[in-house]
Amino acid sequence: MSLLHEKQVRVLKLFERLSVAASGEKIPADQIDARLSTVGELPNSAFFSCFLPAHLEEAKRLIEIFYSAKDFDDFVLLAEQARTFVNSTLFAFAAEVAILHRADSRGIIVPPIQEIFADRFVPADTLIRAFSVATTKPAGDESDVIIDVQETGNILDPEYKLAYYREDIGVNAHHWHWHVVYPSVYDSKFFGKKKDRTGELFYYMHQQMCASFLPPYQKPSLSKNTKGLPTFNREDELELTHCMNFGSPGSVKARYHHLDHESFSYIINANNNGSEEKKGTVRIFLAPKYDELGNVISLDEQRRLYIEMDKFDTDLRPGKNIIVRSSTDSTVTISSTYTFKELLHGEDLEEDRSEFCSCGWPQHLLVPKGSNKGMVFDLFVMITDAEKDKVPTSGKKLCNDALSYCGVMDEKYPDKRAMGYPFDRTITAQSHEEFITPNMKISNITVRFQD
Ligand SMILES: [Cu+2]
Repeated sequence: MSLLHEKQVRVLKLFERLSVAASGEKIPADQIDARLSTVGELPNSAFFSCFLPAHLEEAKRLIEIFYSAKDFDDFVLLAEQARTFVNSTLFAFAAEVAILHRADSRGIIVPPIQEIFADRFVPADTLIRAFSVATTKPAGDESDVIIDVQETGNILDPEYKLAYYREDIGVNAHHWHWHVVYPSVYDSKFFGKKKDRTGELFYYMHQQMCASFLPPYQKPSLSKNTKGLPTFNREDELELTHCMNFGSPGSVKARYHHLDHESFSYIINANNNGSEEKKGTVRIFLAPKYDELGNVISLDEQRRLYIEMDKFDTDLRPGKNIIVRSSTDSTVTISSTYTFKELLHGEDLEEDRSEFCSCGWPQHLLVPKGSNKGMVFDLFVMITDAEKDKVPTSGKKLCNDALSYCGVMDEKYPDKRAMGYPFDRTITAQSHEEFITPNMKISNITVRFQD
C-alpha cells in the first residue's frame, strides 16, 4: 500500500459510521486533547446549519484546529477524538475542509457525503426495510441486500414536480462539496492563500443551480422537430453500510432513480475570416424558449434562465472550421466520482489531486428534464477571442475539471469575463435578431422526457 493509499484509508475511517460515532463510547474528559477544548458545543442531535452564526463559529474553530495540526498523524489523532463528541455534520464539514486544504493531505479524496450520511438521503422506511431484510438472512448468506427506495411525495402537491431535482442525490452532494471547497468561514489570512472571485462564484453557482429547475408545465411542443434530446430516469444504487451497521457481511444498498440523458455532441461550424490561426473561447448555454403559457420568453427575462453547458478553448484555422465537442467533456460537470469502496481500494489516487478535482455539477443533470411532449430550448453558442479572455496562469496543469462552477486551484478564475457572460447584464435588444452578432448562433433543441 502506498503512503497516499494508507492516508486515504485512515481518512475514510474518520467518516465510517459517523452518524453514530458521537453516541458511542466516550473518551474520558481528561484524555481529550486540550486543543479541542473549544469545540463540542453543538449537540449531536441538533441540525448543523451554515446559516446559523453559532454553528459556523464552532465549525471555524474546528477547521482551524484541524488545519493547525502539526502533521498528518497529529491531524488524524485530533479528528479521531473530535468525532466522538462533536456534532457529526459539523465534524464532517470541518474535517473535509481541513483535508481538502492541508498540504499533507494533497491527493486524498473525501468520501461521498451521500454514503457518509446515507440516512439523510434515503427515507427512513427504506432503511428499516433494509434492516429487516439484512438481519433475517439465513446464516452464511453473504449476498448483497438491495432495497428499492419508495417514492415519497404526492402528485397533487405542486412541489412534488420538482422533487426529482431538489432531492437529487448528486445535486445535494455537489452543493455540499462546493461549500467545502469554498467554505464561508475561509479566512485567507489564516490559510495564507486567497481564493479568486469567490463572491461572484458563490452567486453564479447558486444562480445556475436555480436556473436548472425547469418550468414543469410546458404547453407548446414541436412534435415534428426531430432535433430532440431524450432524457429519462436511470437506476442507481447507494451503499448504506458505511453509514450504518446492518449486521450483515455483504453490501446493503438502496436502489433509486435519477434523471439522466444520452451523451451527445455539439457540432459547431465556425468561420475565421482572418488570415491567421486564432484561439477562440466557445461558450454554450441553454434556456427554455417559451413560458408556461406558450409565449416566447423575452430575451432579458430569458437571460436569467440560461444555464451554462460548456466553455472551452479551440483553435480556429483561417476559413471554415467544424468544432465537435462531446457533452461528457463539459467544464461544468465532474468527470469522475468515487464510492467509499473504490476509495478504500485506492482507486485513481494521484499526488496532485486537490479540492478542485472533486468539485463539479453531476453529469447526469447537465441536460434539464424537458417534458413528455417535448420542451423547446434555445441553444446559444458564442465564440469570443481567447486572447482577450485569457487570465495569467502558472502553466501548471492541475485539476480543471469543472472550472466554470469550481474555479482552479491556486489560480485566478480562468476567464476574464464576468461569470455567465454574455447573460450577466441587462439585455436591451428586443429580439434575437437584434441581439445576435456574427460570433453568436441560436438553435432550437427539443428535450423530451421519456417515462
Ligand atoms: Cu449553497
